[in-house]
Amino acid sequence: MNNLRTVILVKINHPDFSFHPPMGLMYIANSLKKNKFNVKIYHIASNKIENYVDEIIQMNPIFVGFSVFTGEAMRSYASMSRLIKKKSKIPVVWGNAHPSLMPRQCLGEDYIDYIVTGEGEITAVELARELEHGHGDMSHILGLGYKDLSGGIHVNDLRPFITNIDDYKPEWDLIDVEKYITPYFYDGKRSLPISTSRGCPNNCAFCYNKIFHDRKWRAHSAGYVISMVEELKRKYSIDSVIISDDNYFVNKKRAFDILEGIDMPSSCSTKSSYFDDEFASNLNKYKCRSVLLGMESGSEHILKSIRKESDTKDNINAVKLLSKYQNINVTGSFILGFPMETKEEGLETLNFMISLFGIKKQIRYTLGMFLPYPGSDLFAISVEKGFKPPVRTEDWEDFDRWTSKTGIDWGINWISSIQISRLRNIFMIMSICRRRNFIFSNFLYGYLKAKVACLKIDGIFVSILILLFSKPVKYYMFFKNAFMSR
Ligand code: B12
Ligand code: SF4
Repeated sequence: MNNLRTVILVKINHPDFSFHPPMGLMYIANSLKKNKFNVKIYHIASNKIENYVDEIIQMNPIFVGFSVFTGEAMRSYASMSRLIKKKSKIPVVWGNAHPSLMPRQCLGEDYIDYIVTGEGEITAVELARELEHGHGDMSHILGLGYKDLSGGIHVNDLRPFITNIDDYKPEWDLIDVEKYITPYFYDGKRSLPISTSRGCPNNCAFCYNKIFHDRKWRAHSAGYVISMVEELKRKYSIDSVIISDDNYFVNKKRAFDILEGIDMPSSCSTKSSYFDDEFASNLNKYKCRSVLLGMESGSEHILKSIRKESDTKDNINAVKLLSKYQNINVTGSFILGFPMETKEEGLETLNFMISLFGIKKQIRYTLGMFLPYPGSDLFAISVEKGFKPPVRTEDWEDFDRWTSKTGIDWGINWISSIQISRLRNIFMIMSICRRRNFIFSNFLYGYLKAKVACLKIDGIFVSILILLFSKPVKYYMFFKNAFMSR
């Protein structure tokens, strides 16, 4: 260690959610290191935060930076920040989507000193410099929010996007990479997530992208990604990648050049409207083994209302084209509970999902409850319809589509969050049964159709299914294994 002081960066996850590298922090670490700061990244399970507070304080870092999404683990972020503030004078900084979208509410908390909006590479360096050598004038740092001496809250203008994201490279060496390697495909045993682009040009009314990335898609060059993957192959013996971009195929040529160049199985998300014979056949040719399609709804009216660019015909077409390739796993992502959704439209979605089983027998689903994320267009509509956003930052923790702790209070009375989670479980079990050709799947298929028709999803029956098909306590692991092994 040189005599420079350190910046500590922290990601907290639910213990079962910790398989994805803290990518945002790895990029910021790269920028700080290039500017001659020492950096240490902690990726902590939410039930272990107390083990690390004293260790972090002893290092007397310039600041402790937390990477916070809206939702899971927010109470742990708040607790850890409080403990640091209680035991030291070390500045606490929150960055990532939640503080970017709720800067003033975050700064209203006594345990947050600074927030960073948008991309953090440059802002983190300027903040570290100012805290280390400056006179405490934070007003010139774009993308920063802070409190003045009298407690007044200031949120500076947004920082323009980085012109060339190839200038930064995630610091893999600062994390224990082995911890994040997962078996993902039948022919991929050591897979790592990678990020090749940022943002999305689309305008979906429920998504944070429009406000966070201003619909500006920025991408690493194909050469950059290929050489990064080569390095990961060399250093960590990976044999497949999970591309975690929001919209990987905005530039199809770049996307396929990367897949060709890395020459290993991959998983990615894409849009149904991109599909034609050539697109599907290229996915197969370049070893894409898993495709996530953001289908969202089976109702044309809902798809138009949320400004989804793909319609149900595109979705059917994509699944049909992909059904030609047994090697490619297809997952359709759906949402129920939009503030303008009627029961009939919700049923259209469920029936649409059931009908896709008829096109690709082994299709998988993620079925999530709509959540009015701050900054999205549907947030304002949900508030008009009765949604009461949490007034304390930490209470956004309940805002989690998988645990269903959030009630649906934006004018939807035809379905509850519990019913949605039961439906999700049945669809998941249904997919497994069909993939494994269990005779039971025909019975389940009939059950699902009948239950969807009257929306009476029997909790006891679903619990028995889960008991039969999983370890109930390790529910998420069940999900992970079921979807990631063949
Ligand atoms: C991979 C992923 C996951 C993974 C891994 C999460 C993890 N441990 O990192 C899994 C599957 C576990 C996951 C889960 C969830 N996710 Co997620 N996830 C993503 C995804 C697809 C990629 C994240 C990523 O690697 N980005 C690439 C890096 C480079 O960008 P970045 O993270 O934005 O970081 C930059 C800035 O934000 C900033 N920054 C980030 N952290 C910090 C910290 C400091 C101190 C500073 C200064 C700056 C800073 O600088 C970074 C570099 O420029 C994003 C969408 C996306 N493309 O970002 C959604 C996304 C972040 N997830 C989202 C959500 C909601 C969730 C869940 C809460 C869902 C739920 N349960 O309801 C859960 C809970 C996550 C949790 N608390 O850990 C939302 C967040 C929206 C919001 N308003 O907060 C996103 C944006 C998806 C979306 N389109 O809605 N997720
Ligand atoms: S296509 Fe996906 S990432 Fe892009 S705006 Fe829509 S939901 Fe968000």
